[in-house]
Amino acid sequence: GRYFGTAIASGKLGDSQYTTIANREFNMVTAENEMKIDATEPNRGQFDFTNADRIYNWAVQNGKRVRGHTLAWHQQQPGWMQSLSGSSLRQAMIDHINGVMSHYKGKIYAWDVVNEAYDDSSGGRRDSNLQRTGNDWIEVAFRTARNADPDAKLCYNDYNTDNWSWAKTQGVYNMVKDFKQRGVPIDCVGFQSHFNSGSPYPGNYRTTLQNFAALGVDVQITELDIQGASAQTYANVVNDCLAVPRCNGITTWGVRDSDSWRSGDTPLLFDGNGNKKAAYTSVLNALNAAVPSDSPSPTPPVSPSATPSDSPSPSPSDSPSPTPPVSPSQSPTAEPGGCSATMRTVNSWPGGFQSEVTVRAGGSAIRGWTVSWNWSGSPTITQLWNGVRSGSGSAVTVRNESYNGTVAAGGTTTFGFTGSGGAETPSLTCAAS
Ligand code: 9MR
Repeated sequence: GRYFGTAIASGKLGDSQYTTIANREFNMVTAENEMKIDATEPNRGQFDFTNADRIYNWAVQNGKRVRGHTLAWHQQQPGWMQSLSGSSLRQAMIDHINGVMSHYKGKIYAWDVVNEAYDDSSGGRRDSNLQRTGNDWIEVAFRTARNADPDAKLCYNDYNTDNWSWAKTQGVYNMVKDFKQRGVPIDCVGFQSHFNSGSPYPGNYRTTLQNFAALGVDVQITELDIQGASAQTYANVVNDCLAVPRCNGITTWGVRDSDSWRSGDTPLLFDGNGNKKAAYTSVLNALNAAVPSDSPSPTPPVSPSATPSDSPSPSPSDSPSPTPPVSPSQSPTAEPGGCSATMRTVNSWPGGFQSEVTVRAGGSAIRGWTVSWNWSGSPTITQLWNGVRSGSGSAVTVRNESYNGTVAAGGTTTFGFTGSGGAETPSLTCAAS
């Protein structure tokens, strides 16, 4: 149910290797530069959609949807806009939003209405000519956008907002919270997720996505690229999105490494010759292991000894309601203050499967957990997330990651894995610390 998109450059639409891969592999398109302010309004009041429409038309003719990027940004402003300030710039911003959104009215899945408005370190706003028109410029942009095209989702989009503990993330979170409280129309937050050594994939990325979603907005991964394209990190990103019902989809910022704005980092899913990289396979495996979202998403099982107050709390999102798990197995007892664990088979296919383990704290909060079991047959874990595995052969032990050891009394956390062989649901033991 989620989309998987790419950025497209109009200048490459004549490259058949590029369009073949893009058409085969992706179902959402973002114009890498062609819908930006300098491209669409090169002279004040004169709009030019030549290259933007080339991308739009290629996308829809090939059955893809389009994300709009971007309407209000301190970069890639045409010269005439860079020289404006105050109420004149404010009006130019409003006119630009109206001009571009009316051209694409009813045709865009989501617009990045405002891009990169937060400072990299302070948690406050970035200084820019737009910011100097007054702190309300962002909400004016969103209100203008809602009127211009009520059918488009309206997103705030930024980078370095992936790590929950970073001040920039908190700054954007507080803005979105404030907008939701005051009724400023915002539907989604885009996480660019350009990961590299200075801004690595954080272990709390899923927490960030969840916390934003809990504010009542969709979350989208809008410009993903990962320095070195670690297959594991790509899978982690996909699994984090899949774990958050309001994560609508993922867009990589280009097709082949040679198309990337950071081509030296070889950060994408296809190499410069158009070959699938290891990261491609890990992304595809993670997606194939997912439960389709048009069938309801799963909920953790409630153990037989649980009291009604132990029931899982409702999801904060408005996603489809949960379905009972397949073949749950339960540890027989949960010590008060300890933990219990259950395994269920999420999905299986010839030769492989995906399972999920729900760890539930007992009567008091726990700070760490270790889950153990023995396979009766010989499945092999091929990939595990949200836990650290030890043990060998048929004996498996998984303990918490640094970010998910703490579980409130009666609360749950999950880890998952894919395996080869036949799925099993062994009884589990859970030890709390
Ligand atoms: O990939 C885009 C590159 O071709 C442009 O030269 C650059 C100019 O600002 O913008 C790049 O895309 C950026 C995107 O629009 C916003 N987030 C950061 C992206 C990478 O710089």
